[in-house]
Amino acid sequence: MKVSVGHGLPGAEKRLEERGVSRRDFMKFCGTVAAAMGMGPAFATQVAAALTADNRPSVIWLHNAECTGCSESILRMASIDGKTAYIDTLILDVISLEYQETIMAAAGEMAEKALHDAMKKPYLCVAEGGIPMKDGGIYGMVGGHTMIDICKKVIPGALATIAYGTCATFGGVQAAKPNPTDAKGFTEVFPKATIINIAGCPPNPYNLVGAVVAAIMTVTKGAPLPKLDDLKRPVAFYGETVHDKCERLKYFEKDMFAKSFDSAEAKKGYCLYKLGCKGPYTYNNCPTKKFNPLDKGVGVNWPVQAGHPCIGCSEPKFWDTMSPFYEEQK
Ligand code: FSX
Ligand code: SF4
Ligand code: F3S
Repeated sequence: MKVSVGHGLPGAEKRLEERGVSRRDFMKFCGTVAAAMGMGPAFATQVAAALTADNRPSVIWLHNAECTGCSESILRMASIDGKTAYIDTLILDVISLEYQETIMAAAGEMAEKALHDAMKKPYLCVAEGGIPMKDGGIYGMVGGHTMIDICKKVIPGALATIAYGTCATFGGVQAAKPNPTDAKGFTEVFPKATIINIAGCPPNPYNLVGAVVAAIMTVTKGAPLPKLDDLKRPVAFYGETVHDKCERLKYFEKDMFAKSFDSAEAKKGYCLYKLGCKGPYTYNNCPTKKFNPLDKGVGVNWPVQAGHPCIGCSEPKFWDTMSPFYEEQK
Protein backbone atom coordinates (compact mmCIF):
# COMPACT_ATOMS: atom_id res chain seq x y z
CA MET A 1 0.00 0.00 0.00
CA LYS A 2 1.30 3.41 -0.86
CA VAL A 3 1.21 5.70 2.15
CA SER A 4 0.77 9.41 1.75
CA VAL A 5 2.97 11.10 4.31
CA GLY A 6 1.25 14.45 4.54
CA HIS A 7 0.40 17.78 3.04
CA GLY A 8 3.89 19.25 3.11
CA LEU A 9 5.24 16.78 0.58
CA PRO A 10 7.03 16.49 -1.72
CA GLY A 11 9.37 19.07 -0.15
CA ALA A 12 9.59 17.22 3.15
CA GLU A 13 9.88 13.84 1.42
CA LYS A 14 12.72 15.12 -0.72
CA ARG A 15 14.56 16.44 2.33
CA LEU A 16 14.11 13.13 4.13
CA GLU A 17 15.29 11.14 1.14
CA GLU A 18 18.37 13.33 0.81
CA ARG A 19 19.22 12.30 4.38
CA GLY A 20 18.64 8.61 3.65
CA VAL A 21 15.24 8.36 5.37
CA SER A 22 12.68 6.44 3.34
CA ARG A 23 8.98 7.19 3.46
CA ARG A 24 8.46 3.81 5.10
CA ASP A 25 10.96 4.62 7.87
CA PHE A 26 9.33 7.99 8.39
CA MET A 27 5.89 6.44 8.76
CA LYS A 28 7.32 3.91 11.23
CA PHE A 29 8.72 6.79 13.26
CA CYS A 30 5.37 8.58 13.15
CA GLY A 31 3.68 5.37 14.33
CA THR A 32 6.08 5.25 17.28
CA VAL A 33 5.33 8.89 18.13
CA ALA A 34 1.58 8.18 17.85
CA ALA A 35 1.97 5.23 20.24
CA ALA A 36 3.98 7.38 22.64
CA MET A 37 1.13 9.92 22.55
CA GLY A 38 -1.25 7.15 23.58
CA MET A 39 -2.97 7.08 20.18
CA GLY A 40 -3.67 4.20 17.82
CA PRO A 41 -1.73 3.42 14.62
CA ALA A 42 -4.18 5.47 12.49
CA PHE A 43 -2.92 8.61 14.23
CA ALA A 44 0.49 8.15 12.55
CA THR A 45 -0.83 9.82 9.40
CA GLN A 46 -1.79 12.91 11.40
CA VAL A 47 1.64 12.96 13.06
CA ALA A 48 3.25 12.81 9.62
CA ALA A 49 1.00 15.58 8.33
CA ALA A 50 1.88 17.79 11.31
CA LEU A 51 5.62 17.21 10.97
CA THR A 52 5.59 18.00 7.26
CA ALA A 53 2.87 20.68 7.02
CA ASP A 54 3.94 23.64 4.93
CA ASN A 55 2.62 26.04 7.55
CA ARG A 56 4.30 24.37 10.52
CA PRO A 57 6.03 26.87 12.80
CA SER A 58 9.77 26.96 13.19
CA VAL A 59 11.34 25.96 16.51
CA ILE A 60 13.73 28.03 18.60
CA TRP A 61 15.54 25.91 21.20
CA LEU A 62 17.03 27.76 24.14
CA HIS A 63 19.59 26.56 26.67
CA ASN A 64 19.79 27.82 30.21
CA ALA A 65 21.30 26.45 33.44
CA GLU A 66 21.42 22.69 32.92
CA CYS A 67 23.70 19.72 32.32
CA THR A 68 22.51 19.36 28.68
CA GLY A 69 21.37 15.82 29.49
CA CYS A 70 17.97 16.73 28.07
CA SER A 71 19.47 17.44 24.63
CA GLU A 72 21.59 14.30 24.99
CA SER A 73 18.45 12.34 25.77
CA ILE A 74 16.91 13.30 22.45
CA LEU A 75 20.10 13.12 20.40
CA ARG A 76 20.94 9.66 21.75
CA MET A 77 17.39 8.43 21.28
CA ALA A 78 17.59 5.04 19.56
CA SER A 79 16.05 5.21 16.13
CA ILE A 80 13.80 2.41 15.07
CA ASP A 81 16.35 1.16 12.57
CA GLY A 82 19.53 2.00 14.47
CA LYS A 83 20.46 5.00 12.32
CA THR A 84 21.10 7.92 14.65
CA ALA A 85 21.32 10.34 11.72
CA TYR A 86 17.71 9.48 11.09
CA ILE A 87 16.58 10.94 14.40
CA ASP A 88 18.76 13.99 13.90
CA THR A 89 17.10 14.56 10.56
CA LEU A 90 13.62 14.24 11.92
CA ILE A 91 14.06 16.31 15.00
CA LEU A 92 16.49 18.89 13.78
CA ASP A 93 15.44 19.33 10.18
CA VAL A 94 11.88 18.18 9.67
CA ILE A 95 10.53 20.17 12.62
CA SER A 96 12.26 23.29 11.23
CA LEU A 97 14.70 23.82 14.04
CA GLU A 98 16.02 27.30 13.28
CA TYR A 99 18.11 27.99 16.34
CA GLN A 100 19.74 25.62 18.86
CA GLU A 101 22.63 26.99 20.88
CA THR A 102 24.29 23.64 21.58
CA ILE A 103 24.41 22.09 18.14
CA MET A 104 24.01 24.91 15.62
CA ALA A 105 26.94 25.60 13.33
CA ALA A 106 26.57 29.38 13.51
CA ALA A 107 28.45 31.29 16.19
CA GLY A 108 28.79 34.90 17.36
CA GLU A 109 26.95 37.48 15.27
CA MET A 110 25.72 34.79 12.84
CA ALA A 111 24.01 32.99 15.72
CA GLU A 112 22.40 36.22 16.90
CA LYS A 113 21.18 36.87 13.37
CA ALA A 114 19.78 33.32 13.18
CA LEU A 115 17.75 33.97 16.34
CA HIS A 116 16.60 37.36 15.09
CA ASP A 117 15.52 35.87 11.73
CA ALA A 118 13.81 32.87 13.33
CA MET A 119 11.69 35.23 15.43
CA LYS A 120 10.36 37.00 12.33
CA LYS A 121 8.23 33.91 11.58
CA PRO A 122 5.68 32.14 13.82
CA TYR A 123 7.67 29.92 16.17
CA LEU A 124 7.47 27.46 19.00
CA CYS A 125 10.10 27.52 21.71
CA VAL A 126 11.67 24.48 23.35
CA ALA A 127 13.49 25.63 26.47
CA GLU A 128 15.96 23.61 28.48
CA GLY A 129 17.40 24.53 31.86
CA GLY A 130 16.48 26.76 34.77
CA ILE A 131 16.83 30.53 34.53
CA PRO A 132 19.33 32.09 36.96
CA MET A 133 17.59 35.19 38.33
CA LYS A 134 20.00 36.46 41.02
CA ASP A 135 21.84 39.75 40.47
CA GLY A 136 20.08 40.46 37.19
CA GLY A 137 20.80 36.97 35.87
CA ILE A 138 24.57 37.42 35.50
CA TYR A 139 25.29 33.81 36.55
CA GLY A 140 23.97 32.50 33.25
CA MET A 141 25.22 34.11 30.04
CA VAL A 142 25.07 33.07 26.38
CA GLY A 143 27.01 35.15 23.88
CA GLY A 144 27.29 38.09 26.28
CA HIS A 145 23.57 38.18 27.08
CA THR A 146 21.99 36.92 30.26
CA MET A 147 19.75 33.90 29.87
CA ILE A 148 16.85 35.81 31.37
CA ASP A 149 17.25 38.58 28.78
CA ILE A 150 17.26 36.07 25.92
CA CYS A 151 14.19 34.34 27.37
CA LYS A 152 12.38 37.67 27.81
CA LYS A 153 13.03 38.35 24.13
CA VAL A 154 11.82 34.93 22.91
CA ILE A 155 9.12 33.55 25.24
CA PRO A 156 6.42 36.27 25.02
CA GLY A 157 6.32 35.99 21.19
CA ALA A 158 6.29 32.19 21.04
CA LEU A 159 3.09 30.42 19.96
CA ALA A 160 3.83 28.03 22.82
CA THR A 161 6.84 27.10 24.91
CA ILE A 162 7.70 23.54 25.78
CA ALA A 163 9.79 23.52 28.96
CA TYR A 164 11.89 20.42 28.46
CA GLY A 165 13.42 18.84 31.56
CA THR A 166 12.88 19.38 35.26
CA CYS A 167 15.30 22.34 35.40
CA ALA A 168 13.14 24.17 32.83
CA THR A 169 9.84 23.09 34.36
CA PHE A 170 10.47 23.54 38.08
CA GLY A 171 14.09 24.65 38.53
CA GLY A 172 15.40 21.12 39.09
CA VAL A 173 18.89 20.53 40.37
CA GLN A 174 19.79 24.14 39.52
CA ALA A 175 17.29 25.28 42.15
CA ALA A 176 18.38 22.72 44.77
CA LYS A 177 19.37 24.19 48.15
CA PRO A 178 21.07 26.58 48.57
CA ASN A 179 20.20 27.63 44.99
CA PRO A 180 23.05 30.16 44.77
CA THR A 181 21.91 31.62 41.43
CA ASP A 182 18.19 31.78 42.37
CA ALA A 183 17.39 29.52 39.41
CA LYS A 184 13.71 29.20 38.52
CA GLY A 185 11.59 27.23 36.10
CA PHE A 186 9.76 28.82 33.16
CA THR A 187 6.23 28.67 34.59
CA GLU A 188 7.37 30.66 37.61
CA VAL A 189 9.22 33.28 35.55
CA PHE A 190 6.64 33.52 32.73
CA PRO A 191 3.27 32.82 34.39
CA LYS A 192 1.27 34.27 31.46
CA ALA A 193 3.02 32.31 28.68
CA THR A 194 1.48 29.20 27.08
CA ILE A 195 3.73 26.50 28.50
CA ILE A 196 3.73 22.71 28.29
CA ASN A 197 5.96 21.10 30.90
CA ILE A 198 7.85 17.95 29.95
CA ALA A 199 9.46 17.08 33.27
CA GLY A 200 12.23 14.56 33.97
CA CYS A 201 15.96 14.71 34.57
CA PRO A 202 16.40 13.77 31.85
CA PRO A 203 12.92 13.56 30.35
CA ASN A 204 11.75 10.85 27.99
CA PRO A 205 12.47 12.25 24.50
CA TYR A 206 9.29 10.73 23.07
CA ASN A 207 7.28 12.84 25.51
CA LEU A 208 9.02 15.87 23.99
CA VAL A 209 8.33 14.79 20.42
CA GLY A 210 4.70 14.11 21.39
CA ALA A 211 4.38 17.60 22.89
CA VAL A 212 6.00 19.22 19.83
CA VAL A 213 3.64 17.33 17.49
CA ALA A 214 0.63 18.33 19.63
CA ALA A 215 1.74 21.99 19.62
CA ILE A 216 2.24 21.92 15.83
CA MET A 217 -1.26 20.43 15.42
CA THR A 218 -2.66 23.23 17.55
CA VAL A 219 -0.95 25.84 15.40
CA THR A 220 -1.63 24.28 11.99
CA LYS A 221 -5.04 22.67 12.54
CA GLY A 222 -6.50 24.51 15.52
CA ALA A 223 -6.50 21.27 17.53
CA PRO A 224 -6.79 21.85 21.29
CA LEU A 225 -3.59 21.75 23.28
CA PRO A 226 -3.13 18.49 25.17
CA LYS A 227 -4.89 18.26 28.55
CA LEU A 228 -2.46 19.37 31.24
CA ASP A 229 -2.34 18.63 34.98
CA ASP A 230 -2.12 21.45 37.51
CA LEU A 231 1.65 21.52 36.98
CA LYS A 232 1.15 21.97 33.20
CA ARG A 233 2.35 18.45 32.37
CA PRO A 234 0.38 16.53 29.70
CA VAL A 235 -1.95 14.12 31.48
CA ALA A 236 -1.33 11.56 28.72
CA PHE A 237 2.30 11.29 29.88
CA TYR A 238 2.12 12.27 33.55
CA GLY A 239 -1.35 11.11 34.57
CA GLU A 240 -0.20 8.19 36.70
CA THR A 241 2.59 7.58 39.18
CA VAL A 242 5.63 5.51 38.33
CA HIS A 243 4.46 3.20 41.15
CA ASP A 244 0.99 2.69 39.57
CA LYS A 245 2.49 0.93 36.56
CA CYS A 246 5.67 -0.54 38.05
CA GLU A 247 6.35 -4.19 37.37
CA ARG A 248 7.48 -4.55 41.02
CA LEU A 249 4.13 -3.35 42.40
CA LYS A 250 3.03 -6.94 43.10
CA TYR A 251 5.94 -7.24 45.55
CA PHE A 252 5.17 -3.89 47.18
CA GLU A 253 1.62 -5.03 47.81
CA LYS A 254 2.87 -8.19 49.53
CA ASP A 255 5.46 -6.29 51.61
CA MET A 256 8.27 -8.02 49.75
CA PHE A 257 11.14 -5.51 49.72
CA ALA A 258 14.79 -5.71 48.72
CA LYS A 259 16.91 -4.66 51.72
CA SER A 260 20.16 -4.16 49.82
CA PHE A 261 21.17 -3.90 46.18
CA ASP A 262 23.26 -7.06 46.33
CA SER A 263 20.61 -9.17 48.06
CA ALA A 264 18.91 -12.25 46.65
CA GLU A 265 15.60 -10.29 46.95
CA ALA A 266 16.91 -7.51 44.70
CA LYS A 267 17.94 -10.12 42.14
CA LYS A 268 14.46 -11.63 42.27
CA GLY A 269 12.97 -8.23 41.40
CA TYR A 270 11.45 -7.33 44.80
CA CYS A 271 10.24 -3.79 45.44
CA LEU A 272 12.91 -1.10 45.91
CA TYR A 273 10.88 1.12 48.26
CA LYS A 274 13.11 0.46 51.28
CA LEU A 275 16.12 1.31 49.13
CA GLY A 276 14.70 4.76 48.53
CA CYS A 277 12.34 4.37 45.57
CA LYS A 278 10.22 7.51 45.12
CA GLY A 279 7.92 5.91 42.52
CA PRO A 280 4.78 6.33 44.69
CA TYR A 281 5.35 10.12 44.78
CA THR A 282 6.36 10.61 41.15
CA TYR A 283 4.14 11.16 38.11
CA ASN A 284 5.72 9.93 34.86
CA ASN A 285 5.26 7.24 32.22
CA CYS A 286 8.69 5.60 32.59
CA PRO A 287 7.35 2.06 33.26
CA THR A 288 5.10 2.06 30.22
CA LYS A 289 7.14 4.06 27.69
CA LYS A 290 10.62 3.24 29.00
CA PHE A 291 13.69 4.71 27.32
CA ASN A 292 15.31 4.06 23.92
CA PRO A 293 12.00 3.31 22.22
CA LEU A 294 11.65 0.41 19.86
CA ASP A 295 9.16 -0.31 17.16
CA LYS A 296 5.86 0.09 18.97
CA GLY A 297 6.75 3.07 21.10
CA VAL A 298 7.94 1.04 24.08
CA GLY A 299 11.59 1.23 25.02
CA VAL A 300 14.26 -1.15 26.19
CA ASN A 301 14.56 -0.32 29.87
CA TRP A 302 13.84 2.16 32.66
CA PRO A 303 15.48 2.82 36.04
CA VAL A 304 13.50 0.40 38.24
CA GLN A 305 13.69 -2.40 35.66
CA ALA A 306 17.46 -1.86 35.67
CA GLY A 307 17.47 -2.31 39.46
CA HIS A 308 17.69 1.34 40.54
CA PRO A 309 15.06 3.16 42.61
CA CYS A 310 13.11 5.98 40.99
CA ILE A 311 14.59 9.20 42.40
CA GLY A 312 11.54 11.31 41.63
CA CYS A 313 13.19 13.28 38.86
CA SER A 314 10.00 14.65 37.29
CA GLU A 315 8.51 16.27 40.38
CA PRO A 316 8.66 19.87 41.63
CA LYS A 317 11.42 20.47 44.17
CA PHE A 318 13.39 17.52 42.85
CA TRP A 319 15.93 17.24 44.36
CA ASP A 320 15.45 18.63 47.81
CA THR A 321 12.24 16.74 48.59
CA MET A 322 13.43 13.50 46.96
CA SER A 323 16.80 13.14 48.66
CA PRO A 324 18.52 11.28 50.22
CA PHE A 325 17.98 9.08 47.20
CA TYR A 326 18.86 5.80 48.90
CA GLU A 327 16.74 6.18 52.00
CA GLU A 328 13.09 5.28 52.47
CA GLN A 329 10.90 8.36 52.05
CA LYS A 330 9.65 9.60 55.43
FE1 FSX B 1 18.19 19.61 33.97
FE2 FSX B 1 18.44 19.38 31.14
FE3 FSX B 1 18.47 17.20 34.27
FE4 FSX B 1 20.32 17.88 32.77
O1 FSX B 1 18.60 20.53 29.86
S1 FSX B 1 16.51 18.24 33.83
S2 FSX B 1 20.12 18.72 34.90
S3 FSX B 1 19.19 15.96 32.58
O2 FSX B 1 20.09 18.72 31.11
O3 FSX B 1 18.06 20.54 32.42
FE1 SF4 C 1 6.68 1.32 43.64
FE2 SF4 C 1 9.29 1.71 43.45
FE3 SF4 C 1 8.40 -0.53 44.47
FE4 SF4 C 1 8.15 -0.03 41.87
S1 SF4 C 1 10.06 -0.35 42.99
S2 SF4 C 1 6.58 -0.88 43.25
S3 SF4 C 1 7.78 2.17 41.90
S4 SF4 C 1 8.11 1.55 45.32
FE1 F3S D 1 12.94 9.81 36.68
FE2 F3S D 1 11.82 8.01 38.24
FE3 F3S D 1 11.46 7.90 35.68
S1 F3S D 1 13.86 8.85 38.43
S2 F3S D 1 13.37 8.68 34.83
S3 F3S D 1 10.76 9.53 37.03
S4 F3S D 1 11.75 6.22 37.02
